Amino acid sequence: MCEAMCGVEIKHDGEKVLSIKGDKNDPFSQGYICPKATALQDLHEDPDRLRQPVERTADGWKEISWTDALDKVAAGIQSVQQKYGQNAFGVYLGNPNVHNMGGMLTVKQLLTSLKTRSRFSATSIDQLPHHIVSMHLFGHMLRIPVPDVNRTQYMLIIGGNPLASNGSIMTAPNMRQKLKDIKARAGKVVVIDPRRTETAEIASEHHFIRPATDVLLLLAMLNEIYAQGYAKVDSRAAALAPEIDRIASFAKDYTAESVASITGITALEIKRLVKEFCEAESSVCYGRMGISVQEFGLLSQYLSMVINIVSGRLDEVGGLMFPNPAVDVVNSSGPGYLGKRHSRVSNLPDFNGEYPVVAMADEMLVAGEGQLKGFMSVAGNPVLSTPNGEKLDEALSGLEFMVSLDYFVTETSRHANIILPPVSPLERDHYDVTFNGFAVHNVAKYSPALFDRKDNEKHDWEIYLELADRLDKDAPEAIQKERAATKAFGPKFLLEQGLKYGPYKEVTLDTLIDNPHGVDLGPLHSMLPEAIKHADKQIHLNVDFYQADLDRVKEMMQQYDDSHILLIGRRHVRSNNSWLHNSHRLVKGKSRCTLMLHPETAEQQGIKDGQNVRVTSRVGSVIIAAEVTDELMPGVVSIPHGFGHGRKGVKQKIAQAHAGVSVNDLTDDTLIDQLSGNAAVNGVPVQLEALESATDDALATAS
Ligand SMILES: Nc1nc2c(c(=O)[nH]1)N[C@H]1C(S)=C(S)[C@@H](COP(=O)(O)OP(=O)(O)OC[C@H]3O[C@@H](n4cnc5c(=O)[nH]c(N)nc54)[C@H](O)[C@@H]3O)O[C@H]1N2
Ligand SMILES: Nc1nc2c(c(=O)[nH]1)N[C@H]1C(S)=C(S)[C@@H](COP(=O)(O)OP(=O)(O)OC[C@H]3O[C@@H](n4cnc5c(=O)[nH]c(N)nc54)[C@H](O)[C@@H]3O)O[C@H]1N2
Ligand SMILES: [Mo]
Repeated sequence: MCEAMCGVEIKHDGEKVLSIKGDKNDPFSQGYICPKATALQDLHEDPDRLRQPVERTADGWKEISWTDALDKVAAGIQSVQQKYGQNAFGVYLGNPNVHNMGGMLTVKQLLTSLKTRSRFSATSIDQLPHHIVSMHLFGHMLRIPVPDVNRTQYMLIIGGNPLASNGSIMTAPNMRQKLKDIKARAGKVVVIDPRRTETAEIASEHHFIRPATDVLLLLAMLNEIYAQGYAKVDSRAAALAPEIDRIASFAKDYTAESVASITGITALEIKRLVKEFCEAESSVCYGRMGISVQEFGLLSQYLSMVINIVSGRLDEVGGLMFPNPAVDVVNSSGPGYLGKRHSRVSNLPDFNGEYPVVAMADEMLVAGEGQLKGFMSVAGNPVLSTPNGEKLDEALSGLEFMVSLDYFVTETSRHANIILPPVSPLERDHYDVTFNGFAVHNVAKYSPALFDRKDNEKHDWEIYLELADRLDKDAPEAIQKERAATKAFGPKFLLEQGLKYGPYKEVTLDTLIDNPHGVDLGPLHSMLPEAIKHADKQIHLNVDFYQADLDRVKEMMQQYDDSHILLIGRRHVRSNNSWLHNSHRLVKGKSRCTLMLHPETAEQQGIKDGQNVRVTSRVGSVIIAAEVTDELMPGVVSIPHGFGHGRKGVKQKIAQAHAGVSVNDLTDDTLIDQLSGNAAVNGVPVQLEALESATDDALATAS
């Protein structure tokens, strides 16, 4: 369920889980786990978890048989498509899909059988900029280099909080230890974040930054690298980039002095950051959610990559390096493309056949040819996870037919006509097809299911294939054959193929079965130029494309109004997006769904600690208890996402008792990174209003 891929050791007596601990013999995680691992038991045993398909009726949810459910779902999809056209049925893939081996290996079959272009996923409220940068520069959207944290001497973290998130696009268990190790070997960890996070607390240095102004900091840093004479345009990676000479002038208008007042970081500090970054024996610039999911997400990720390249840090030990996973999905998937089509209503570019999630509600609400009338949500909860969730909530309620693949009746799946629940995570085999590709050390590990699935249960992949059978009876022979073989042998068979075509001949499924703790494949190593998928084996900097976005930056700088209070998000180590709040041990204690704000800001607004505050944005408002803390930069407020379980019809008792409010009832579906179509949930302008009574925050509800 998490990117860090920690090995777990589960003691059990029959189907009773006795304990869940970190696997000390796992060569990668070496015994480390976080609280989320123990939630595996809670999830498995949760009485609210659906074990059988349910259908929404006038008298509430009714259990139905799998055959009935799958027949009805196929009929519902076909009916919408016959009446309104194939693209009138939409599909959204949520985050847990990428953590699910069977799902990952077979989702292509489901998508092919749905025959719709109306596809969406959590990618466009997350890591989309990483994919686009890698597609442009290295020729494949999944060829993403990661920080060599185990060996770096200087790690610059911009908008990431690995101590809460356990690392992202950087699969690295126990980041606390890894960051401490950097400091212990006389290295440095520097965090740039509008909040003094758990990560910032243990870093060598932390700088507040005004939300969504990172692009200015990064431009100034790039400028300074040249101004101070640190650019290494003849380094190995830079020498592979024919356009590298154009980078010298890319940021020439952005001096450290010119960006200081807007970003909140002084020119002197920016210059020192650059000097120390470039003079360190090794260093890496790493930017994550904080810079991806804001108005300049793509340009910011591009600049972060370019900084690593011109400072000679790409593909070098202790810098930004390419993993070499045993199953390399880069070899079995297309490189990606941007903007082949545009969304009907908001005219936003698709990426790799998916439209941005911010376009989804409009596609359902705005009448006309191509309007979505039916919808499938697969392992997702977009009502809580995407901007302007309230609008999507309304849009879903107007559909003709909807189906959810989910464990629970959630804020999203409550709108479905039928919910198809897969097996629990303890009942399926696992090999991490996705996150081994982002691991900071090369490893491979296969974990067979702990418990057999029951006769009346189905895996996600079984649901996909059975739907595909019903929807796509006339599929081409090759597809039918793969479907039949997968059904007969399970997704393990596809994993075996993946290993066979991977880079390690010695790593077969049998090797992995013989080594249940995992196989150590060694530290990251130099991969250039082979890692590049462009036919010419060169790095394509695509300068024109990115330079054009500087007009938008200029405009932002000219119009910058620092009087706005800006909203950002936050994660907590005991949450996982919207879906671990039904585990008592993960939600117990003080409510975490609070509005954090600095004492100065609180005073200006007349807000006291614990007091209820109405927070209002362009799209909506919520009432939430204030948590006054100097962790936040003045003028910035923070609310975690994934809460808001108080909506009518949700069936997760513990989560409902810790409902909180949804920050995505405030985030704005028109606030986006225009270059990529990615959502911008960080840096949302809001107004605050202190409410009279300081009521118990459990009472706080979306207004
Ligand atoms: N404001 C704000 N919004 C955000 C973010 C933020 O930082 N701030 N973060 C964004 C990010 S990074 C992401 S990835 C998205 C996540 O957005 P989503 O993927 O839409 O939401 P999740 O909360 O992960 O919901 C996952 C759902 O899948 C179900 N589920 C879990 N495992 C499985 C499984 O194996 N099979 C099936 N079929 N179902 C399963 C769960 O019960 C849950 O209902 O949220 C985004 N939204
Ligand atoms: N426990 C737990 N672990 C998780 C998840 C979870 O929900 N809970 N979600 C998983 C998922 S789906 C993902 S994608 C990863 C995300 O992994 P991370 O990116 O590490 O997660 P965040 O905690 O969202 O970190 C983003 C940081 O950016 C900061 N920030 C906000 N706005 C700005 C800005 O404008 N500029 C800068 N510089 N910083 C800013 C925030 O204060 C925050 O500290 O975590 C994964 N791991
Ligand atoms: Mo994510």
